[in-house]
Amino acid sequence: MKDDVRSASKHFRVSGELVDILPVARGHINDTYVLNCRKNGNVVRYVLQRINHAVFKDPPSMMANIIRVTEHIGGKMQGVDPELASRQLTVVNAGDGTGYYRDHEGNFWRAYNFIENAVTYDTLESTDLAYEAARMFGWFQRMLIDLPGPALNETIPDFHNTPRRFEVFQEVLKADTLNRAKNSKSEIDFLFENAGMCDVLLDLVERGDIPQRIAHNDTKINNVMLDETTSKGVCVVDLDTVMPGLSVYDFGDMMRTATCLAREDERDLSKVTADINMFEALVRGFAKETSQFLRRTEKESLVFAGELITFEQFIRFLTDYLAGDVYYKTSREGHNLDRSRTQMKLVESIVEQQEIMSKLVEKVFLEN
Ligand code: GN1
Ligand code: MG
Repeated sequence: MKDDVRSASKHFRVSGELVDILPVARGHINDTYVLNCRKNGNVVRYVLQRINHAVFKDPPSMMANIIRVTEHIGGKMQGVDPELASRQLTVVNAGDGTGYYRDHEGNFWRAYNFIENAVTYDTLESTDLAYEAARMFGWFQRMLIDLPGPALNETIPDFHNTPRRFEVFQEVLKADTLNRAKNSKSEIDFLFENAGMCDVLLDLVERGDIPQRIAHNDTKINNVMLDETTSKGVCVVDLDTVMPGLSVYDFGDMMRTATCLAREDERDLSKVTADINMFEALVRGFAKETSQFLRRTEKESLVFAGELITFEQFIRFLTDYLAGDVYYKTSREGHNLDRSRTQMKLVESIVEQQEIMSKLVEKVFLEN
């Protein structure tokens, strides 16, 4: 274990004596460790993270968001379900109320309680899990509808600004500094052919048909924790991008990551399709928590949001491939290109099933 991790861990007010630090492979962005502490013969665990400040340029303002959000949800749940309230993310005090520690190299660290007896899935194994995961992300939005105070800080500007993502892609392609464009000709063609879809949702926002709400913005299916024994939803994690956004994007990113039974970097593209049963379970779970407040235009845009978020992710992976793998962690050559290919295939699969998916949405929301 590197010294910086050990010394950062000392700045958090953990309970008991720190006995062990273990690295965990989680997420494409931050570095994550588990802290094992011993207290009265029991082990108390925490999650320590080094925040990637190339991605999150202003960690203090991000942590301010996260503290507001976790305290709000924790407080609300306390009155409704104290047991579940105790299983929500809580920022561990770094001594000064800011929720982070900055080391002498300029790295930012934060710590959370470890949610025990809960699991995450990179790909889901059943429609029951999909229902529950989607219900949790819907629940998360519902919990935050009455967050008091000013708007949350924008932790990554233009995060789901797909037209902007397209512009950046074009700049990177033009430069093609590593001469990689030649390896991704058909992906580049697909991108230009479909670029027309980039503006659709933001146009609806501009016209006032879709509202900005507090959204999670990174509802990759492994960002929700389900109880290990009962499979019931426990909490939503990875709160770095919780900020103003579109409800439908959150549904869209679930579609991207939960209707497909293959991994995000699967090379065998025949395995990459959107499963309609998983889709239906997602709609049911999401509708359960959101049907009361979603507007009609939002409901009507759910399927398209899945298509768009997947297309956006395709653009992002392809851009990073061309740029030289500077954003996402990679572990093999062509990793980002492989990822972009799964996303492209998934866009096609969603488009093929668009009609039947839209009918399902209509049916489910009518029932809820
Ligand atoms: C990143 O941190 P993680 O792995 O949950 C990324 C998401 C992408 C996702 C693709 C801040 O999420 O936006 O959809 O990878 N997070 C950020 O797997 O860029
Ligand atoms: Mg993340």
